[in-house]
Amino acid sequence: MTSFTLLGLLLVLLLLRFKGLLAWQDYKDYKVFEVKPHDDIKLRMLHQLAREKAHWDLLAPRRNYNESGLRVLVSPSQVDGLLELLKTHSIEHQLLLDDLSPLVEAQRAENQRSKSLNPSPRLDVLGGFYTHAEINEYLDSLPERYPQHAFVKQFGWSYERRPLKLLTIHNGDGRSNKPVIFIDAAMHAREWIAPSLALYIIQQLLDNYAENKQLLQDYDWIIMPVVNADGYEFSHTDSRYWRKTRKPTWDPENIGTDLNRNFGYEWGHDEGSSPDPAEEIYRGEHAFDQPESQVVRDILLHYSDRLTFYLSLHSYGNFFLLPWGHTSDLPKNYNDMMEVADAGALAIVQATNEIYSYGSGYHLMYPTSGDSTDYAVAVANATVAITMELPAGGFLGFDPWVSHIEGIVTESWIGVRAMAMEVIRRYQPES
Ligand code: 0X9
Ligand code: ZN
Repeated sequence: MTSFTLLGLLLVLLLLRFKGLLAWQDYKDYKVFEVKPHDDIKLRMLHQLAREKAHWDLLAPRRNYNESGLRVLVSPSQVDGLLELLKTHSIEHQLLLDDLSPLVEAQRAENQRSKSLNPSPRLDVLGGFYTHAEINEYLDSLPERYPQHAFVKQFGWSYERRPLKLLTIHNGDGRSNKPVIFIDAAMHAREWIAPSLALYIIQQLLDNYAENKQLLQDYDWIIMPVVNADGYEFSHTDSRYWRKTRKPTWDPENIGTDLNRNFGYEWGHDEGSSPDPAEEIYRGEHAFDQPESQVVRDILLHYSDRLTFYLSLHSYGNFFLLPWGHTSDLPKNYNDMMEVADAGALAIVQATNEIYSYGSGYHLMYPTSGDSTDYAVAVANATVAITMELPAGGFLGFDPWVSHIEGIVTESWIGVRAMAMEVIRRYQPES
């Protein structure tokens, strides 16, 4: 190639990038800091600073200053400001990664390499992270393969008009109105391990039916692997660490709403959500002003007279978070929910030594206002509702390598199965 053509090529690339046509955000010179607040006052200050400086991404904010692993992701232009603030407030910190781009690129390459070994729709859950379209294609292929056990239903569309589908798995005995276990995933776009687990659960119930059929004897399972379809797609094509939806807000500078702050029960409190579209926990202008949360609401309400267990899959942190998120009070059947969580945590620790903590989300993690589990219990009559925060992976917690999928999802399935068994044991339908 002559230097002239090379120059031309570079110019075209630059132009495409400028016009947003080459959208992949490469995270060049994005930095990751570990911050160590050392006491509660500093931890609270850090949260406050992160709220004011919406372009820092405080990853998995903890309630307890003692916990390690509190990381901040910042763009190159924000680094100086961050360092200055940390210095002013005497908050200990350490640069963990000077440039995130090689990691993002290596993970992208690993995923593409691994996926190319498996032509769709027979996707190998353990061998890659799949796009929304690939997952839908896979869901659509299941009723044909398992006509006795599976059907797909579309409940609506995302803002960018992606079909939002869910799969019902049943044992084909013709009994209608069985109680329901409803599992959703990827309300937050970047939490890619959550849809992987949803797909693995589907495979366990269908491909491994003989072994798991007691889970389907008196219960139907409904699984929605990707709630935030647009955000999830965007995290594959453009920006790996995107969390929110992709619907524009009133602020032309900021796109997207946190779906897990957009549900219409005790929506809109400043403790646990934000009115500012620049923030990662932006709650929307009104409750349910996002088509994706409307769809989850409609599913919850549609099944509300049969909804025994609602499990929302997120990452990360090894938590089973129970309602309430919006208040420090506890729901009236909190102890029953705790026993379900206890069964899950026990099964996991026995299998792999991995420790899960469980309790009310408000106390264990942080307050949330407008989250889906609060709505499920308060409005949609769910008997048990749990947010499962899967284990961290990769460098920022949300980004396990493909090679880690198997370990995480097989372990998590042990917990999900144990919780389901406990629910089934406790809440037997009258026959
Ligand atoms: O903030 C959230 O929506 C969830 N955590 S995540 O890191 N996946 O974003 C937690 C929601 C659970 N509820 C409470 N913490 N109350
Ligand atoms: Zn989440």
